[in-house]
Amino acid sequence: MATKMDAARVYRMMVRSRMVEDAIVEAWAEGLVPGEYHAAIGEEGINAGIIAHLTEHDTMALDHRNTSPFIMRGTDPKALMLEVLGSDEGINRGMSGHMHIFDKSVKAGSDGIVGSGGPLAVGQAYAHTRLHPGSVAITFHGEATMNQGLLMESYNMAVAWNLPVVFVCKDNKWGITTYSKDVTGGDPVSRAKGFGLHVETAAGHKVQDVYAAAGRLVERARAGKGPGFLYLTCHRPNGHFEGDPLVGLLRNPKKQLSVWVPELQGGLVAEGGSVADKAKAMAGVGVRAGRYTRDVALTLRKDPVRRGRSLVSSSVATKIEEQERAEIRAAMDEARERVGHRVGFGVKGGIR
Ligand SMILES: Cc1ncc(C[n+]2csc(CCOP(=O)(O)OP(=O)(O)O)c2C)c(N)n1
Ligand SMILES: [Mg+2]
Repeated sequence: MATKMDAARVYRMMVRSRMVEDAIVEAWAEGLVPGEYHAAIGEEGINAGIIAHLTEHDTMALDHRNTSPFIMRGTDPKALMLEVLGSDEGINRGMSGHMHIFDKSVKAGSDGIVGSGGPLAVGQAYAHTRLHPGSVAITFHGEATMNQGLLMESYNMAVAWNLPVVFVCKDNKWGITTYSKDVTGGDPVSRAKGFGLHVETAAGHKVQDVYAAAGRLVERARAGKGPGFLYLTCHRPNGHFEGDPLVGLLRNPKKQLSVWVPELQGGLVAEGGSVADKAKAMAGVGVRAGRYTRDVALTLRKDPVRRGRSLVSSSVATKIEEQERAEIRAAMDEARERVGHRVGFGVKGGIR
């Protein structure tokens, strides 16, 4: 039996996730976060709509956009922030970077190797059949990751062994700077069906639709009726990672091109063709990316947190926002303070 979505709980999950990620994005821009940061801003409807179904023994195998699902499942924001800042007081003693966080307390791990969540979740699901029947494993991956062989092997094994796993495909249309349709045969849904996975689809920015679709798949998997594939669209305004040069190109084309042209002249792209041709080609990719990332109206329309606000009364929404803001701000300030002088090995203003 499908359960009714607790809108206030789900809205709180989304707000909390957004606030933690906003704080990390801010720290990254100040040069405090070593390496890249891949935000899941824009994916909150997906994460909350699924995670709201999870119970005690359920597990998650996460990808490089893991902060949001960790936070929604209950990971301590301060411990996570300390980890992202590279502190030895972080959740994995500062050894995991932001992409390889593991939190035993919420039974979830993440990995930056795209597609590797597939075999991890299949293993978790197999363990559930032995240790905790009725539990499910969830794994999240992007649409471009569907071109990774190990993920296809995972779909196959999950169906062949009838395992309680749900594969979640978040389609933002892009794999870094490659438009996924340019490099993908067929489409994700038909491909998943070809493996015999039970498929549900929804618009990822509508958390209530994600919740309903996820509920059907989770319920089937818990009942031993086999694995599922949840296909969800999403819009990520921050692009691939913080400092994404394509987003930069749209926001400040002159500045971005002034970076690219010397790089092109320095031979940082493949041999052949003139610098002008290459710059034009890169700008072309940027323009296409811009249609997707820069359109303010689209960003507002597809913002799951903004939309989710209308699912609760405005007084409830305000209360949730105030409570979360106070807690997250305190956690983030404390994390920064603890790390103190030891931070600063990131690159101020990003890679550019
Ligand atoms: C095996 C492997 N190949 C390449 C990469 C580099 N890489 C990191 S993210 C990414 C694109 C993933 O695109 P998608 O699956 O659509 O996820 P999104 O980043 O859009 O969320 C790639 C190619 C990697 N991390 N692992
Ligand atoms: Mg993608």
